[in-house]
Amino acid sequence: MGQNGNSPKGPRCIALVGPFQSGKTTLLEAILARTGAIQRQGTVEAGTTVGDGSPEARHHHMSVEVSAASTNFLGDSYTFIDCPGSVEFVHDMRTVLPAVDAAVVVCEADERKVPQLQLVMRELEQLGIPRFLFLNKIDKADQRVRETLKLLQPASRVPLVLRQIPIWSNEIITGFVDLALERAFIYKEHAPSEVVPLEGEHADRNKEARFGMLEKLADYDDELMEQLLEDIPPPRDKVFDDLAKELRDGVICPVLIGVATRTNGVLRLLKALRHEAPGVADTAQRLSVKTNGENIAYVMKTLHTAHGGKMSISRVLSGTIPEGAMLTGASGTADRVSGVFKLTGQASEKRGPAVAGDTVAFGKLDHARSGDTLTSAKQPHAPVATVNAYPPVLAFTVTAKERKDDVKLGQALSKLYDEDPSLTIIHNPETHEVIAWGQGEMHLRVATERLAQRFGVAVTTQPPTVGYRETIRKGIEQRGRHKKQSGGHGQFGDVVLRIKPMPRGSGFSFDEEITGGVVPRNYIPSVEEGVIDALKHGPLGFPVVDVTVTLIDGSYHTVDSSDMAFRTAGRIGIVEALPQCNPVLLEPIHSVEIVCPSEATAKINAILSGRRGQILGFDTREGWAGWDAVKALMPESEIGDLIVEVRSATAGVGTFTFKFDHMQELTGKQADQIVAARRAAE
Ligand SMILES: Nc1nc2c(ncn2[C@@H]2O[C@H](COP(=O)(O)OP(=O)(O)OP(=O)(O)O)[C@@H](O)[C@H]2O)c(=O)[nH]1
Ligand SMILES: [Mg+2]
Repeated sequence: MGQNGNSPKGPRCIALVGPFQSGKTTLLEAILARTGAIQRQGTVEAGTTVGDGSPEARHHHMSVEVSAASTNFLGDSYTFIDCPGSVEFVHDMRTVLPAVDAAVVVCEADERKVPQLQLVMRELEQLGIPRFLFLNKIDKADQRVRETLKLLQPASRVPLVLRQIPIWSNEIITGFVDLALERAFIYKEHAPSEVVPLEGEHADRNKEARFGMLEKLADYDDELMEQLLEDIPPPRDKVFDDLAKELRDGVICPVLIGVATRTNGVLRLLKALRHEAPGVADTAQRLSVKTNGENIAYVMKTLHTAHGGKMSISRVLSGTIPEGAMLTGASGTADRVSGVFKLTGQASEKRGPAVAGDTVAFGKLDHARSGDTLTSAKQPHAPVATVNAYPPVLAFTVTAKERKDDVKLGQALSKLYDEDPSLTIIHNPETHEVIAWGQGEMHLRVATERLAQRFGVAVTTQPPTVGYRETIRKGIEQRGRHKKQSGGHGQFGDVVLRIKPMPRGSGFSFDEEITGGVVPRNYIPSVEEGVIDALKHGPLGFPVVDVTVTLIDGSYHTVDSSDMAFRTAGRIGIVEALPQCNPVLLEPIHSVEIVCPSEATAKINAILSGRRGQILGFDTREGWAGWDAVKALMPESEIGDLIVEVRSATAGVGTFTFKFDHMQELTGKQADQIVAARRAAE
């Protein structure tokens, strides 16, 4: 083994990432079984895997959050972080990635998964994380691996370098030749592969494929290039050193093959990680961790567990952190580490101090949030990474089924946000709705399941109220008179208001042209209050905007007039005037930008037109070969569940951002329906 393989690297942390349902959780299970961390390899179908241990993941048979599990392999400690593949939970993966040493991108030979693979590769490329591709499910392969790599290559900016070729027997893959080792192996189910002599046809194929691998390596190694040109066989160590160096430099992505369900190819993957993946020192350097002896850790995920309290899955980047240590996070407040835990999925076991490289859970760091950088110093350390969640795309209102749970709901929602900032909670003061904004249907559904199961708050959900408004198309002058005589003191207020429509977006203004004190000065603010009050609810049922109201005349009574009476008069004036002013509904229009692989652009255009969208144009997406960005103006009511259609038209990878643009008149049948629905709801 070359010198890279011998350098001490400390405990390693490896992310398992890749497209939806490619076998990441199964691969974690296989790794844990192969390394003896678990007795028996469970399956996702039976709900017996270490990853996906939460009730929500089990229920949906998919990963809905990250799972961490530590194990030992040949005397070294490794923590694997199994990340969800669904784009709706991508924020969990993105928060973990900065602090891992390397990633294993688990993928299948399926062309439809290429866009998703590209998204994952993009994240890794941007962060400079060394990555292996593990071509999984090759028990189902029906084409040559080389053809598969051609399909997958566009997803990676650097060459995919095949370092194993399959051995076929009766149209199934029964083993592989390792091109770096130049050895042949036959798979054994749930056991290490058996070494067999490399001879005959396999020896020839090895020679050819090995040359292909070396050629790619030689692009970054002149000496190797010379050896190849002169037909000198390069020493084996040199090949391993090049594989390691070029992986770490991020100029190649080595490809291994296997079958996670049968633990095939897992040992070679582990060995490749052992010899070639960098260690925590390189990772700390990549993250610009600078210390004067203080201990630094990065929070990959913080979790409010139902029974164990708050747990922060963290990677120690420098120093040693024992139980009882004080750690300062981004907020500047220090928390005491109440327990250092080794994780095996949901199971946690108390352990000794965590040293640089270890990935552990720290107990009860009250102020820690996912993505925080923690330090033993009193002052916060500069964040080693900043992960901004993608803007949310879908919202619904969340209401506690029982009123008594209102406070509990508020607390639980803020805990969910702590764990997962890609879920945002907004209070709409106008409608009093609590609105959860998330990354898709499943993301929001899982959030409500967590509320019920983990925090004991059952909720109901609904689409949020669309921000309709109304305005007027015609001006009018109207008297508003309030007079009441009921023994003793009466009430008297009398105003004449001039109401006029205003240009779109101007809101509301109030003025007065009172001469001769027909309405005394001190009552004028009350008139305005009454007007504002009445405009909150127009004749169509919505707040009235883009009007100006001028108080032009009126009268008063020395004894019976009061603030209250003038306020009422102002309100009456507006209530009586508005129906005569040609009221019209206004709907909010947003400018939307949808990004999608180019082959889906036509479908996206059709979806937008079908939803009353006005397409403004499309362009290639900057920096994304093979992608388009479509710009359009869309009514808010049509954006509600737009993401569902966009995802289904783009194999899950299309998404959009939107921003309020303007209010627009809406008339005809659609407007009538909205007004009728509003009346029915009142
Ligand atoms: N045939 C075959 N099936 C596999 C293999 N690995 C995983 N599977 C199956 O693929 C499905 C998805 O497996 P998971 O391990 O949940 O995949 P995942 O990548 O963790 O899925 P998400 O986390 O939801 O993205 C399950 O039905 C597995 O049994 C494999 O090597 N061969
Ligand atoms: Mg999974």
